[in-house]
Amino acid sequence: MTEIADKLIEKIKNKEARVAILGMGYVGLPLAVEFGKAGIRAVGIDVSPERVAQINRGESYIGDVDGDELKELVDKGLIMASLPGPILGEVDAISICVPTPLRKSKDPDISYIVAATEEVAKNLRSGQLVVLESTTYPGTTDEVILPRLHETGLKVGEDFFLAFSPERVDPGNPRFNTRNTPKVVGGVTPNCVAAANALYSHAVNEVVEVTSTQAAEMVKLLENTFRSVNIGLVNELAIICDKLKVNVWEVIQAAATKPFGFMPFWPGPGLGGHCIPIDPHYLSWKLKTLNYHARFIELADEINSFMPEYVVDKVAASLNEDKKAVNGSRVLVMGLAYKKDVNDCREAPAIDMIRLLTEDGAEVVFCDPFVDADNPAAKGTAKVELTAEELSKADCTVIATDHSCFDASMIVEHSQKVVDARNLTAGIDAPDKIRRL
Ligand code: SAJ
Repeated sequence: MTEIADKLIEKIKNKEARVAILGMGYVGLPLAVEFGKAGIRAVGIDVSPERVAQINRGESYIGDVDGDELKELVDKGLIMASLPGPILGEVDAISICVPTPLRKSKDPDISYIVAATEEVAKNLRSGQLVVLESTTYPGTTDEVILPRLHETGLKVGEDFFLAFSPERVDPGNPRFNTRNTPKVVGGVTPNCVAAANALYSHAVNEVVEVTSTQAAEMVKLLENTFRSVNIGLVNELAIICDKLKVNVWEVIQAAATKPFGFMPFWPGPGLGGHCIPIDPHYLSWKLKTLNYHARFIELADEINSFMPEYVVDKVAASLNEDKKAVNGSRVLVMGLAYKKDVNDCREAPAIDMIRLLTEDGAEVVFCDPFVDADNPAAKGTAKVELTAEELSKADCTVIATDHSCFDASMIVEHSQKVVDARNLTAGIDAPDKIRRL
């Protein structure tokens, strides 16, 4: 262990170290709070002056962060916020928690990582630890961040320390949070992973070391590719069971009674959110650069991306039973959010369904108590309230999100036709009215 590493780890262990967290979103702000609660001074860095001001006023804008708790930590001087700048040279550790979206071409967009790395490099000094948390393709830490930091003349593993640790935040999860979710860390050198382990040991209950940054980057992609592929499997199973006239929900529920070797996933109208539809593409893109075709990932994406169209085809078939065309019919889409009981509409399948129905000439309205009428995801589609009148006015009601507050019996009772993409109406026997996946 070099002397510089020893001193840094000592400073971290005795809580004299200060940590900066770049990116005050659903990952960064909860992480800052965990460090603050552990007595480690945390500086939240964000490019948004509004977010910086809100944090410094002790105001939380993240659902999982309690405002009173944040204010107490700010008042105690354990948490403060700042725009990017020289402060990055004053802290001992920097955790980068910035977005990693896809471009329109479905290629990775690591521009936020590159911009954050630039800010860090401008202020890098001997004795600092830098950790990337943003989900990205294997190799990003070693091939993108490390060369830029080496341009400062400082040497990794001796002067500064570099690691990757995937974020595992599940917004709104009542059971798992930053503190009780094990944290995987992989470093460029043994000193790097030792420093990262010492740091995160203050914020989480369990740190899991792997032998490289690539392994740590791969862990996160496996976790989310696992979900995407298994969701794609059950979505294809729904199509297969439909052709066999078998109830796919009954089949999966029964399979889930197997106490070992099985984990249920459920069919749906497609993949939404900012993780599952995105992360696997980071892996398949990287493999393409190595002339390898990641077939499972791309097949799962093909099936999952087809599901909105599959549901819309069921709407057309349902209207057809009443001798109606999609063109000119009024369709009520229940749920714009990408999954139950959240207000997040990113990549929501309902957006694609609304687009397809509108293109076919339907008059589409939506109902979602979690989503405001002016939410950009609505793209001008009118929001209506969940009333008997609105349900009966629609020629077909589509259940795209199974919010707990949706009353299935009431929806079926007052709807002319129902296409249920979430099995919300399970147990309701109305074969002339309900079509399910
Ligand atoms: N979905 C299905 N069938 C399923 C499960 C999900 O169609 O059986 C759909 C959902 O409706 C949604 C999309 O897939 O549209 C993604 O759902 P998700 O349950 O995977 O939830 P996310 O997007 O919030 O994923 C996050 C991820 N967390 C992180 O990346 C840190 C994921 O790794 C978690 O496993 C997931 O939360 C979780 O378990 O809640």
